[in-house]
Amino acid sequence: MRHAEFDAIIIGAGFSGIYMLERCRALGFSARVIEAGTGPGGTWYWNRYPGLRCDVESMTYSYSFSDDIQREWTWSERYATQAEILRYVNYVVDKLDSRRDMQFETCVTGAIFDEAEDRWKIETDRGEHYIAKYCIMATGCLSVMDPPRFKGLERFKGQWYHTAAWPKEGVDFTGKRVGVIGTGSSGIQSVPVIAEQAAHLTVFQRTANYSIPAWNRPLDEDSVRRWKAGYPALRKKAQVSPVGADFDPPDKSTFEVSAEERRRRLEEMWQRGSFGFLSAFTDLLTNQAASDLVGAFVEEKIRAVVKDPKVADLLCPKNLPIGTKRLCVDTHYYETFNRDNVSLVDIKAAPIEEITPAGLIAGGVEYALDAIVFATGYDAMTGALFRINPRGRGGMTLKEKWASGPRTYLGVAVAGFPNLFTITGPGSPSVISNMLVSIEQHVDWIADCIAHLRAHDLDLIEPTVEAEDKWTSHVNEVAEGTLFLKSDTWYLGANIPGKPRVCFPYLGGVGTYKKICDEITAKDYEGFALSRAEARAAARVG
Ligand code: FAD
Ligand code: N01
Repeated sequence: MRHAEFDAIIIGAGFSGIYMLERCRALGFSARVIEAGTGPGGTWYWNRYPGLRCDVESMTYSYSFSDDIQREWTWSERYATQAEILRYVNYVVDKLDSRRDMQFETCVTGAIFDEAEDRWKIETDRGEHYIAKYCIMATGCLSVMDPPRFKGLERFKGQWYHTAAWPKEGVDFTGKRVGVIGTGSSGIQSVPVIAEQAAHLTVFQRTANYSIPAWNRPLDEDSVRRWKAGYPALRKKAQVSPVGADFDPPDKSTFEVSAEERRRRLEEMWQRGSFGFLSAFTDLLTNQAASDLVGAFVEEKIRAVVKDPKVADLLCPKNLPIGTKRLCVDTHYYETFNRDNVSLVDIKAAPIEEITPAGLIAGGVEYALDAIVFATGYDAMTGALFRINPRGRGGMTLKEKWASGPRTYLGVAVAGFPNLFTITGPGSPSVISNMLVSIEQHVDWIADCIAHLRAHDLDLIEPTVEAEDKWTSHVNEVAEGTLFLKSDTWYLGANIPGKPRVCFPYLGGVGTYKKICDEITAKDYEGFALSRAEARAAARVG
């Protein structure tokens, strides 16, 4: 059993944990990162399914904090593959010499706030005990897979995989009859690549999703040079933009322009590709009529590609306001359904009944399969936090506190859990953004906050219940003004049985959110209680 004391224990070695460690070290705080995987990378370490790329252009889906790093590293494609992103992560970690403060293959199993000592006591699955002033959750919003819950899976004679826990050595589907269950971002990215290998691919779709072409391409030297030269302006623009990217925010609503102008704008955004498509008009995510119109535009595109009208019809989303599920970004997804070796099965009309030794049965029909890929998603936003289930003041656990949904202040701190921070936690823009921008903003905020505490001889910070209540109401109010609440998505916890239906991310936009955080900091951390050990001791005695 080891007892080691640090200023900060950082849980997770994805983009969040790596940068958090760097900021702590630069400020002279002792810190250790604890990570379950055998290496850094988080999302990009665990997810290795075929076709995985980022859905934000690599030049913006990258760290901005180090000029050296952004000058030295050169992306080879507009949207980097998982392998290239993982190489980038390892390059960053080597450059910063982060590994000496990282511990891999270790799972944090518990964290308890010791009120007598004002310290976090953190336990791992190796029987270690750490003591830390600050407990920093860099545990990821999409790091806990939703395991397949299909009857009969244990009897399946073939191989099965979940996109979120893909074998490091890869999978060869050559000559196999493969089934992919799920048509979210993971399914939509993997289907075209698996189809190229498999003897036959059956895609089992419950809900059709909107997807926009990535128009991926290699980056030539010239464009890289231009991007790099423009970095200072680009990074600033992303930080104040609605989604943390360099898209120009829209300035007109859908019905403010003529039908011709609307079509021209949508066509232009379609040709640019990626989830920036949602920046076509100001009201796409708030006005049902606008959403219907833009949805119809995408539907037209789907029908123009997919030759079989019945298949095209199935692939067109129904009752799903565009963008209220993460808009997918694909390479030849719809084209794949024109292949002779690909078929689409509607499991909304005829649900999967069971997995059999030889395949699966849906709607009374047995599909023979050698391999099944579950692209069925995550226990998002709270999954990883609940696995640790930190215990705060009075022994209250986070699960108890959040039984009816997360309550946070700014998505970064929780009343009753002093000195605990959640990077991109529920109630912050996180998953509704280019997450690198949101991660850097949160890490900077936390690092500046603990530096402020030290500079003012303070050692405890915790939101007030009033501030937390007000922020939680604000998060809900903003969501109510959008179309997001109309869709059954993981943003609302709808994919996990028993999860409370609330909007987990903050939908007010990255730039707006950053402004709020900065104002709160400027007002001496308004809404937080900051205190000093001696003052607390005196109060206890008094
Ligand atoms: P993660 O990368 O999830 O890292 C968290 C780490 O914490 C993990 O390594 C995990 O093992 C570790 N951990 C968790 N709990 C414990 C514990 N108890 N003990 C020890 N270790 C623990 N976002 C975008 O903006 N653009 C994209 O293109 C994009 N693509 C994505 C593709 C996929 C397949 C997925 C799943 C997500 C994608 N995201 C994307 C979101 C992505 O998660 C973030 O962009 C980013 O990588 C998150 O970094 P993170 O460090 O916060 O979390
Ligand atoms: O998961 P999802 P994901 N029976 O939850 C279906 C990020 N990401 O891994 O919609 C049958 O979106 C489910 O159907 P339905 C991104 O933020 C980014 O694809 O619930 N089907 C759905 O089709 C993304 O949003 C990238 O009806 C079942 C699918 O499985 C997030 O991660 C790439 C089912 C799950 O879709 C999650 O994406 C990958 C069941 N029992 C991920 N259970 C990039 O492009 C679930 N489904 C960068």
